Amino acid sequence: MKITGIELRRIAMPLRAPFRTSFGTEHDRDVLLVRVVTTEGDGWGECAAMTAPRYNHEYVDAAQDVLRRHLIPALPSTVDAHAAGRAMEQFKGHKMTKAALETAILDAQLRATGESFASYLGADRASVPCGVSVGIADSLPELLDTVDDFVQQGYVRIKLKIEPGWDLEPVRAVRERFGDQLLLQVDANAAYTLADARHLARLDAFDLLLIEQPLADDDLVQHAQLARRLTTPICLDESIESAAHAAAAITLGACQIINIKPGRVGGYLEARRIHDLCRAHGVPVWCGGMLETGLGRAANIALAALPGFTLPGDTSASNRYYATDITPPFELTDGHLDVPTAPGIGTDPVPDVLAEVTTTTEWIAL
Ligand code: SMG
Ligand code: MG
Repeated sequence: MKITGIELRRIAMPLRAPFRTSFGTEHDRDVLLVRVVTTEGDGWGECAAMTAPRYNHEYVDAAQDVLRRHLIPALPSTVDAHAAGRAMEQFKGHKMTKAALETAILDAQLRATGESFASYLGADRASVPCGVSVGIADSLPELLDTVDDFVQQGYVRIKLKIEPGWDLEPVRAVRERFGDQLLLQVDANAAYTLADARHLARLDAFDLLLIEQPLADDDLVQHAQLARRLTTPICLDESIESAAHAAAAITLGACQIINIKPGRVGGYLEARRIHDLCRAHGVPVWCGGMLETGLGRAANIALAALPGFTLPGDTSASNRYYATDITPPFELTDGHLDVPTAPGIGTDPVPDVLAEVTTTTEWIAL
């Protein structure tokens, strides 16, 4: 497959409601889309990087810059997803950006051969159970209303964003209102330190599925120490950027569960390696989210259908974040989303909607 050119397209997607985490509040999603144009047809990839480097070090302007200056010029003239991954290895970091380019190439390649992401990755289910991530609210009544709405919509698992000062009380309030049967977990986005261990242990009373990324990204050893002081399982998100990190975390006892985000780990091929590694070690995984549009969501749903994804993911419906998605919307049925079966990622942008939200396009001829 020969790439003739690559389009870097920025779109501005207003969120239906602000989304607050321990590191900031998102109002809009500034998304970089990569469209590779090949001799065999086009392919799409969505970059998970956000506007500012708060979730991790990547941010969307830097993503576009490194694609233009380094990653795209390094591609071999004949390319598939594996070859693209190897060509980009010489550059450090920028995993979300590499993932976007590799995904676009994989999409083009699979569309050309007629195979879906789900089939290529090894999915064994036709639909996946969906959870939803609930931001930090201004008050407990507001939080309970939001959770109630999501439960009514059918979400099978609720994740509460927490931070110091918004942890025990929201968890207690949600447990009291919705009962012990509700699958409930929390995500701190690295907002605590090991000095908070005694406080975090008070969450053990609420029978949570897991606590996600309580400590800093590079605190694997401290996560292992914290794990010995909690009965709530620790799940790592930001800390895991590769299969090697996953192996280290498992060996150290830094986590019992891993959140796999294809962007964070450099693409779907590495995501599958982490899945395989975790499965061999009996470590459950689930698919995280980065407020993707339908393009990123489609591929994530395919990944979430692999056999080791035994916990519901942050693979919510399109309307969780967007009034109008750039693809036909993903809609919940009984708390599940259908895994796309068409070739490649299995969906396409709606041209009019895409045109309307586009802020810039850059064409790089190869
Ligand atoms: O796509 O539903 C989604 C977002 C889920 O909470 C979510 N993502 O740390 O897991 C996480 C966060 C990262 C993005 S927060 C702006
Ligand atoms: Mg997280």
